[in-house]
Amino acid sequence: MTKQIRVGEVRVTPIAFRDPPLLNVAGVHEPWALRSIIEVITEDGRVGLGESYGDLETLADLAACAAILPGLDPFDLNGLRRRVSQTLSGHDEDPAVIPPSGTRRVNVSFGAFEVAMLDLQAQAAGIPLHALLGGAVRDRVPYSAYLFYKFARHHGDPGYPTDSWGEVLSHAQMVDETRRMIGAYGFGSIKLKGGVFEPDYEIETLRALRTAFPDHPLRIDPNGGWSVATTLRVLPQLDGLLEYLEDPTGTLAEMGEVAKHASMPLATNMVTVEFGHIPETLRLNAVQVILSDHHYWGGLRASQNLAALGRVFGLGISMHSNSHLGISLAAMTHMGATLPNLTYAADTHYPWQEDEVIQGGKLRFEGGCLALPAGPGLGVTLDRVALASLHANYLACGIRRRDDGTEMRKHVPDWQGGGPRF
Ligand code: GKR
Ligand code: MG
Repeated sequence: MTKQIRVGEVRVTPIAFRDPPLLNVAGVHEPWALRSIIEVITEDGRVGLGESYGDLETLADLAACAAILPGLDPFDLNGLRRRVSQTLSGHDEDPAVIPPSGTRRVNVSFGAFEVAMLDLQAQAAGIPLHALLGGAVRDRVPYSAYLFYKFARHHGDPGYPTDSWGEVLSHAQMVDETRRMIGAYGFGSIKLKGGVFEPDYEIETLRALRTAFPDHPLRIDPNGGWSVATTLRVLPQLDGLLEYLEDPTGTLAEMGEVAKHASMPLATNMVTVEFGHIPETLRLNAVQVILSDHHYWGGLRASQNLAALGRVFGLGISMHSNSHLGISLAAMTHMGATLPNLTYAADTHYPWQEDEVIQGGKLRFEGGCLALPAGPGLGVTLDRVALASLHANYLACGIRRRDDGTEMRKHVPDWQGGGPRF
């Protein structure tokens, strides 16, 4: 007879870590990126880990859910879903509502705790997380070089040394950035974060990258910063250049319009972000690749379900990323290893992060891939000194919600965001 395990205590610790001045359609990254570190501790002292967003709204949701988790069996994921749903929306989810809608808040909090519960389950079984998730179909998960235009330094003194990447605004500087990132980590494909400059300029950057890296598949992601008219105008210039075009426009209907004319697949982490969006996505044939993200799709098993749907409906699958640390990367890697149809190298911001919250420091890419963390469970352990120091950063930095636009106006006072910028 196995001993019943129960959740005893749940801790959610907001942290802030150093982030370089990376540019995107919404402005520029602030000096500190926010995150939350989740610890689900069983009555017998085992610790399951999770990592999620660190904005005030998510922290409030996580705190509300944390309060009602003690007593739960870490194997009872349906019980977790019920408790999270009741806490955040006041009722159970109704399976008769088809397609499901408006589940993002529930998905985010559920996903954060689900990873920690799965970590506990796998630890209890003495197996790595990927084994619990059905077994690895690959022993290394491929990631892509995620390139950003960037300023040399933050506005004002962030209280830590300037990053070593320097300014990256010209095509030549971007080629140098790429050479350094690929040289250090061996990535086999390239994603350019767009939506910063006029599309024609960013396409020239892509051409420079194509010349410098003739064998690396290329992607560009303007985060919905292009209008349909602009996208249709520049599409011919992108013919034969891209493995996929990510979120050129900002709505499902617009992506459907662009898809009618695009020779390359369209990808998204912006317009198809819940299971309830899939019927309309298919009806419009709006995207051909979905970038899954366990932080908002509702955890690792939901991401596997998404990949299974991708297989049924012929959608490519990859992974989306925000600024994150090693607990998220470990979870992405365990899950990614179990997907037979991880059709593209996954995104990760990880190379841009210097801080870490796990023991042993940064996880290491080799040949553009991350080897599966050794188990049991997630295979990573909290560095409590680092956690305390990153929490102290959070308390001191004053940032409580990401606001790239306000940060950008410190550099360029008349900078305008909003709408499709181009
Ligand atoms: O961190 O600047 C950024 C990215 O633009 C991020 O916010 C996006 O969510 O990486 C993401 C994406 O692929 O859209
Ligand atoms: Mg994207």
